[in-house]
Amino acid sequence: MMLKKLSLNHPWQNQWLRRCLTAIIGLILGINLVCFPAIAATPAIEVNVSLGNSADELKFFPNQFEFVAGKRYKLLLDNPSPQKHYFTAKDFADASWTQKVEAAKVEVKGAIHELELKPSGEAEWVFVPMKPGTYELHCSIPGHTEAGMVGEITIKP
Ligand SMILES: [Cu+2]
Repeated sequence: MMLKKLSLNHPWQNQWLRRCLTAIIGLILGINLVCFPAIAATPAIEVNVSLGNSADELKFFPNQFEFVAGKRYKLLLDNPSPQKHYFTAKDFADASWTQKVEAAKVEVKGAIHELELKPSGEAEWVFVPMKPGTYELHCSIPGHTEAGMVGEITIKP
């Protein structure tokens, strides 16, 4: 409507505006395709993991994960144990695209290698696994890896 009104008064301006708008829209669509793949809009597959348990066993529950490259996941982490734990999976994180991490109402964007969860802490990690392979997971609190607080994450092609 705005453009039509303008065109009555200034036909040359309307054409210029149209070209300008087309260019801007094209640019925005182009940037979107490159930076925000369509995958970012699809619903994430939710996966739960507990760091330890109420009996204070030094384990991840579960300790085996299988993801498919290119799908979007939301890993819901919690710590039902009486002590602090880490979800440390550096190589897996490097092989994935992290969309965001949310913990204690704070949203973090960028490279994530490790998540710290205090007792009764919770966090959400939204990511898209990219590079197929098998990656290790451990808790980096001294003694916990040795006690068996380890896991394996597989990215399937
Ligand atoms: Cu631990």
